[in-house]
Amino acid sequence: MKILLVRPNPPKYTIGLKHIMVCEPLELEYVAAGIQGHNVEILDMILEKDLRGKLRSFQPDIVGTGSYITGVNVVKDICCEAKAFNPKVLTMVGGVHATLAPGDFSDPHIDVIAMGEGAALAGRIIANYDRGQSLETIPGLAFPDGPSLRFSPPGTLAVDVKNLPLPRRSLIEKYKNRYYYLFHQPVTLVKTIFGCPFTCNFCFCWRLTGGNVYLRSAESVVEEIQQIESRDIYFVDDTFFVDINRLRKLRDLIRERRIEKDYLAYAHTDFIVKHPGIIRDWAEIGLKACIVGLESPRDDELLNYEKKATVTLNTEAVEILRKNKVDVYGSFIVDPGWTKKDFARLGDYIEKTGIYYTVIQPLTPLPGTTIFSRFENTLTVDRGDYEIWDMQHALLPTRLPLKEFYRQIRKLYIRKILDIGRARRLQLRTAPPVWSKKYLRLVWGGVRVMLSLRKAHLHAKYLASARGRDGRAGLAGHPKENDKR
Ligand code: B12
Ligand code: SF4
Repeated sequence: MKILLVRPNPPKYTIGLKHIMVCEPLELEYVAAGIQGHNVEILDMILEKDLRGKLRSFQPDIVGTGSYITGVNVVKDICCEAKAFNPKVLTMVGGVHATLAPGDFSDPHIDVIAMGEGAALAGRIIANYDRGQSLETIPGLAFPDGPSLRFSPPGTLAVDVKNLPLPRRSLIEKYKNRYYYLFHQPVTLVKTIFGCPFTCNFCFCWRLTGGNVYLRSAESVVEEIQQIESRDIYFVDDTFFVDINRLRKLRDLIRERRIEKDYLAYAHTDFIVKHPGIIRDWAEIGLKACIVGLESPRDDELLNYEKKATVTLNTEAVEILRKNKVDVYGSFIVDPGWTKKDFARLGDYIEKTGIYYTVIQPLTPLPGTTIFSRFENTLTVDRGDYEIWDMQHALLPTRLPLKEFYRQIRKLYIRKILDIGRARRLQLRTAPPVWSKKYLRLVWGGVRVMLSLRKAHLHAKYLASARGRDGRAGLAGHPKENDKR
């Protein structure tokens, strides 16, 4: 059988990372790895737009796709296109959002929704389909049925890390040099841990594995790294620094095998402060940057988010990283109740800690998080306006007028990131010279984010008017941006 796995393009009004990074579709490489004995191809629609042409030339029997919350309507459009091409094509959807909010994918063009780890589930789906057996006996699936879903027996959110295949990177060979994360290029994504040991209430990552953490063995991780060509490795674990013994073992294996790579990884500040020695060791073997959820310059907010950190702890963690010449990519949450004073306080904190790379995100009650039900009834946007559920748009009533709220975020970005002099002063380890192509690309991406943020207060209105016109704000539903307010 022929299986086409499609990575959707982020939609128009989604703001954020699409302008400053494009990473490989690791999830689809895993799904492909779970499918044995069939002809599988990956189409990355961020880099290639012609889905119809691909359907015509490849003639798939199955089309598999998946997305984060922002891409729900794009996924539906992909499945619609696949069915229009050939109604017999089986359309299969999976991913993190499908796992925790499968109802959002209830669509007549979607045949099956997989909830959980994709390599195992896709393997079973395709095997049954190939043999003409029902899919309804496979645990962990949902089937759109009118406006609701029919479920197969409950599946597991556990990940069988011992039997997890390695991702099939050969399928993205033609794209590999085009993927980048900020200045990291070429860069390869590696997942070594499924789940997160923390339980921050605004985040749904820890719930994806039912609150459990599954760690791949140090040996299997090092074997994977040894097969990777690129120097830069981006560990996409929710938090890479979890188990001190495993980190030591990995460190030793990397040293023994003389592996020379540069690493970028997520870290929680609590671990950094408790284990500065392991950060020093990892900096020695190639750790160049850490993505750290600092969230707030206020203790009461950190407590409120159940972050298990304080401002003092966070500041200490940043200092430890900087001392070891590990760049800090800090993310912050903006509470909708913030005033100009609060934004100024965040600006001071970013300045004081010397952080250059920052993401500033309005508090977003993603479906699947524990805070979702708390805010569900106060949302200022439609639940189906998926593309602006991007953690860049404000979805809750803001104390500042919405336009001003976004202006404050823009101001912070402009002063902290687009100020090239500041970047130079901070002597970043991962930054190339400011006049290099990579740097100019980042600045251009930043400018595009700023332009989107200028109109962000209008995006919900554009989507509402598109919904009025064609019933759904999907790919086809974008109105002209002629609203001058
Ligand atoms: C690394 C990362 C990125 C990378 C890209 C990674 C990539 N592969 O493209 C970058 C930095 C570019 C990025 C961007 C964004 N991200 Co991001 N990202 C992550 C992170 C940390 C890891 C994702 C990853 O690579 N996982 C590795 C793969 C192997 O695991 P997986 O995705 O879970 O896939 C498995 C299963 O879900 C399933 N599966 C997946 N797809 C399919 C398809 C089929 C058919 C089947 C059967 C199964 C299946 O099988 C896979 C293998 O086991 C997650 C956190 C998390 N825990 O998921 C956030 C996360 C996914 N990101 C998030 C968001 C919001 C975004 C952005 C929208 C932010 C923005 N405003 O720009 C963008 C969207 C980019 C896009 N292309 O659309 C949110 C999504 C929330 C939600 N409810 O959907 C998350 C969960 C973070 C969070 N704060 O909550 N991201
Ligand atoms: S925010 Fe980070 S540390 Fe907290 S639960 Fe999510 S992934 Fe884990």
